[in-house]
Amino acid sequence: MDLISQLDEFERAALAEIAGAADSTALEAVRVRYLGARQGRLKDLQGSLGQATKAEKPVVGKRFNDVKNAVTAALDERKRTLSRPAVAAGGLDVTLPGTPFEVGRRHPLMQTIDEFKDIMGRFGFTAADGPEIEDEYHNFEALNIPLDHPARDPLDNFYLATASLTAGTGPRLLRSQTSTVQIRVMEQQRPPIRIISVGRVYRPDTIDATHSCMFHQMEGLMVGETVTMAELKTVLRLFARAYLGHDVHIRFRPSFFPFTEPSVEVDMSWNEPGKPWLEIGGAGMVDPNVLSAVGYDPDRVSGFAFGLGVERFCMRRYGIRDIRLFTNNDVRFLRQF
Ligand code: FA5
Repeated sequence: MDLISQLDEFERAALAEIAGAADSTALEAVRVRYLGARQGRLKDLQGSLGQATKAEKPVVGKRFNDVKNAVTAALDERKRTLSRPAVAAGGLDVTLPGTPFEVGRRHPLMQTIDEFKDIMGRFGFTAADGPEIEDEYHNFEALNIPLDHPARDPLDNFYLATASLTAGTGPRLLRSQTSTVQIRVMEQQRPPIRIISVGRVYRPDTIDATHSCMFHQMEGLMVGETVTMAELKTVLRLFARAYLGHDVHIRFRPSFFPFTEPSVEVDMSWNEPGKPWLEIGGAGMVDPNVLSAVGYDPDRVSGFAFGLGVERFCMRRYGIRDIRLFTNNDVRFLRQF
């Protein structure tokens, strides 16, 4: 057999044995047999190279190097394969790096709501819930908003046209304020009452940087034998201070809500020179008509109620300039909280 044929045969046999080596011990034995420095078959072939004629030498020398490189590479590759844990049936390679997945986080408004509940919980207010689809009685009538009141205008509310929802129970609408929960709680419980209710409300307002047609309010209600407006102011001030971490001042401006008497708009300011007062909600002493509607005796109990805009508070704390950011779902915004 000429030298080239011997090299071809060497390569074929070596590659076959390398592929057939079942573990690293068997592979090492193959390496010693074929490439071993003292007794390897390649060593013998190298010794035979001297027999080549001068003309054959470059061709045979090149083939020798190619074969040596191919067998060495095959050995290395097989070694890597054998050192990996077995590939499970079905072609799953458990050693491949996993697909990283993004860890989500709570929406800033949900975080704010949790914090509101936590702060108010420390003041003894428990959280209550009510439906977002309401009837006219709880959204208006029980809140002393008569049939001819402009707040009931269909253009200022999201009335539902769905027949199945309105059948037998009168028109339904998406609640326009969380004050509905005051009624639902007072229908169920006797005084003393100290609750908050945080949730979504809906109004067909024109959308801009501070107005949305779906936003959140926190309603507060405290009813007892001697509840006063001074306590209302204290609770609001302590709440705002706890949430914003500043010495917050609260200002009441006379206002009107059908379900409170007297009624006020609540403004807030903190120690930041040049910042104007910020309107954060409405409040007042629960109107005697509302207390009577739920079967309380207005001569024996009194109460305060307030309704704050959750987005406005959160925007103030984080310096968010546009309320639409909360619902745009831009992860660059959401990741910051
Ligand atoms: C009310 O909704 C009354 N229910 C509050 C109340 C409760 C008064 C209990 C008395 C007793 P008003 O419409 O002002 O009030 O809304 C309260 C707050 O909700 C506002 O101060 C503001 O912070 C927020 N708000 C109102 N409209 C929007 C809107 N379109 N987008 C975002 N926030 C709003």
